[in-house]
Amino acid sequence: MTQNASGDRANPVVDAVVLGAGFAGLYMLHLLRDRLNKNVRVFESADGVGGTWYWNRYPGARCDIPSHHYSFSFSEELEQEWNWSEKYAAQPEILAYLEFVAKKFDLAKDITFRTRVNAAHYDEADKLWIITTNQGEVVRARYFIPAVGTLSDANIPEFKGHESFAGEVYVTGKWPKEGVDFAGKRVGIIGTGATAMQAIPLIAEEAAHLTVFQRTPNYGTPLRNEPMTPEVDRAVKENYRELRRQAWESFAGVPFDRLKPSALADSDEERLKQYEACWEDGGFSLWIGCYADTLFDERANKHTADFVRAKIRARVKDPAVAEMLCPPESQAYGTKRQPCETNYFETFNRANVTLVDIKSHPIEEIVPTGLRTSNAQYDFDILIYATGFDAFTGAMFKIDITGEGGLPLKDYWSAGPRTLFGLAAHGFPNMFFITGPQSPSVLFNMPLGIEMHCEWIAQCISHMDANGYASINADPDAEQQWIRHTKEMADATLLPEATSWYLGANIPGKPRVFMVYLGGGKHYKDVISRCAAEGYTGFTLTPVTCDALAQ
Ligand code: N01
Repeated sequence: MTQNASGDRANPVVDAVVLGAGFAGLYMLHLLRDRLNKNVRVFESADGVGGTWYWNRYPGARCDIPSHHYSFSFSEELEQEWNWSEKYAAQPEILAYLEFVAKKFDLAKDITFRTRVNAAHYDEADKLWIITTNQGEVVRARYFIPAVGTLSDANIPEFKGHESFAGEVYVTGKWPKEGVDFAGKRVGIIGTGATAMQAIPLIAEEAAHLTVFQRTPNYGTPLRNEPMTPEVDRAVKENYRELRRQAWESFAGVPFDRLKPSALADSDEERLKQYEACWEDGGFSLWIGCYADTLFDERANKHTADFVRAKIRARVKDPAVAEMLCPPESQAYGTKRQPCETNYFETFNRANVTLVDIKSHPIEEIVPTGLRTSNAQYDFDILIYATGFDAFTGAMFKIDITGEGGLPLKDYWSAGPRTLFGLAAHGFPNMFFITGPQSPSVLFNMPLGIEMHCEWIAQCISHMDANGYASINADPDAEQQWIRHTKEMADATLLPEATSWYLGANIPGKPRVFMVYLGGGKHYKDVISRCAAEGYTGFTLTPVTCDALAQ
């Protein structure tokens, strides 16, 4: 056991504490432990690795970036060893992949499972983080890296009477391991976001009846998943480096080869041809691989919105139901996260599915047998909340984090997150975020974005070691400038107009601040790489004192 600067022998000092064992926590552990030879503790509340892919076991959960891209790039051996069975892997396969990664790199031995961190307090005198778990363990760490995920704190609206429901209740983001048997059951699901659009078609196939409570219709487009063929797998594996290079050149970390500059520059005929081609490609092709001005120009956006509405009307037999499923003209296309679906709209042609508009007739109360809206009561045996997440800040605020002067992170971020590059916050030295707010984060291929951040953090720690620095702290001016820049980039697009979780608009009382950096992954990577190359401009690095060295 190491004695720390204040002579506290009771609580060991480690180099770093990492929270979470998803993509981010696993890679951070690997880099710090195996490349920098650091002593690292990882705490994970679940009983296994996987993070998002551990918890989101609801029917239909799968990635919507092709599996070959939605994977780690840091190990060529890993890329070659792992075989994806589908173009877009389903949750069990992604979880199995992360378990494979953990085994291959021998990560589990440094992860403490079934343990939640309750508090992390920065001790200015010792320049150490004091981390307390729900098991009563206290660990002191030089670096604190909450890799808790951006979409990990489930949002469960507290409707009046919410505890009164007598049937089974499930939350998509905390789905039971043993699964749910819907056979012969009447099911009610609240929410029609990306999650619900994946789950609804599969639940409808099993349940006796499914009632979908929709507040906002969504512009879903087909995913077009298919089995992986040996030919495609071989072609990717032979060409992986080039594909990753293309991914890094792209806006969102996944290459699209049809992208044209402007929907307004094409004739009606050319535009329709382009839309149809992207529609057939599936996935995010229409959203970010079609026209570069879709999310920037209202007129360009309206063309795409009209195209998707026409597709919905063609897929849904009952015109009244089709109209309910069509987002209104006032709702721009793709300003909420584009959901990718398989048979979602056709599901509403089934006799056992009912769509209920809770915008015009809101839910008033959950009752023991179901729920009551302002004009009707609906009874069911199972109630599902597919109501999303308190994104970015929800999971962070569940931990009592205090920085310099005992300032709670919750207070520092009371008007919205304040970060430099989404990597660090002023007054919270030696604490790093992974895909944090104000970084490209959720609008970039997550595994690649995670690698970018973990590598930046590891390089920074290595630089501090090499140059005798004890702490690194974001400068308030640089932070303010980055916040302003993030806002400017967002304001240049149509995205801040939507009532989306990108803005915190899904959580009552949450400040409405656009939380994603929209300058594109490539540009962002250049910015943070330059910062590192120039000796961490925008940060203050404090040398190790003689006192500390003497310990
Ligand atoms: O959550 P959401 P999600 N009363 O917030 C409704 C990622 N993801 O879990 O739109 C009634 O999008 C809400 O209505 P409204 C992806 O980044 C990835 O579906 O606020 N309804 C909406 O319909 C995605 O964007 C994959 O009016 C309420 C729904 O619940 C993110 O996760 C797959 C309500 C919530 O939709 C979140 O998606 C799935 C209330 N009080 C998800 N509160 C991949 O493929 C909320 N709603 C990798």
